[in-house]
Amino acid sequence: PAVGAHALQTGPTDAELFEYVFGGGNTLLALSFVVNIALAGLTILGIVYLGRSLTDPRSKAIATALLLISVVSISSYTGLTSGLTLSVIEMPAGHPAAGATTAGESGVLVMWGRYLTWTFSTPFILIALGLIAGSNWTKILTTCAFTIAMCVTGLAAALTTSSLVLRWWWFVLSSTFFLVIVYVILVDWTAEAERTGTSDLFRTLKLLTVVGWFGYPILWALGVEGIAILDVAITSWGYSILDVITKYVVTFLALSYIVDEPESITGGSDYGATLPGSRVSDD
Ligand code: RET
Repeated sequence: PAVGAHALQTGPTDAELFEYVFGGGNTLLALSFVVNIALAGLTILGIVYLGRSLTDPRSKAIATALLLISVVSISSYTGLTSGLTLSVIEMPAGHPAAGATTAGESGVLVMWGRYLTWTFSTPFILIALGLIAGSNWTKILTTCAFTIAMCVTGLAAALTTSSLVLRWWWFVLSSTFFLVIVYVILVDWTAEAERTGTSDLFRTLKLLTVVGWFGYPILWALGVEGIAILDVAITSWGYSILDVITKYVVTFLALSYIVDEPESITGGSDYGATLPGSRVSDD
């Protein structure tokens, strides 16, 4: 390869990877992508339908954040399905999958598009949760910055081929950023939801989010990027199922609560309502 050529510029093309995934023999892997395109599409339609009558600015802000989670998701899974955000990457010496071959190339199939697109989807999950808890933008944007840091360092962990130690060092960095987010959710937002009056909903969303999000680093560690005891299709289904819980289940629970526009959700003049603390209604 040319001097400076990156791992992503060598190896199979998107067309070859598409053929590898969809050309038969990898049906399980292919389904783990396609099922989520369908679910994200249905969720988008559901939000547009259920959210059409929202009038309060804060309810609308939450519904918009929820919508954007699925907008990112459908794009993410389209990237994986098309082969564009997949690569065959050689693991460093000492890695359990070092020396593996995939689609006739040496290396393992890395779904790096997942880590890339979490950078854009997870902030919207945190914006929705923070708004539901009644938190302030300082804390919400802090969690957004840390989730972006977590996802980008997670991407670095997946793509680093120079050394096994550095792959796991990226993993440690990413996990540290993750713990900051967990702290804000469990401590700050739990207390704020109590004051706001949304603690019933928040308790459920918190449980699904914290437990669900812990599944991702566990899968990473057990999957082909980590100690490689789970194969690519199982790892991919693991992420796809976690996505269903942390995105679509969370979305529908939150949405079915806010469509009633209870007093605890409406944000008053801070969010552009004309009467402070009340909802703007046109009926
Ligand atoms: C990685 C590996 C490095 C260590 C950690 C990770 C955490 C990932 C998480 C992802 C959550 C994704 C969601 C996506 C929904 O769209 C990057 C796997 C801590 C928590 C909720």
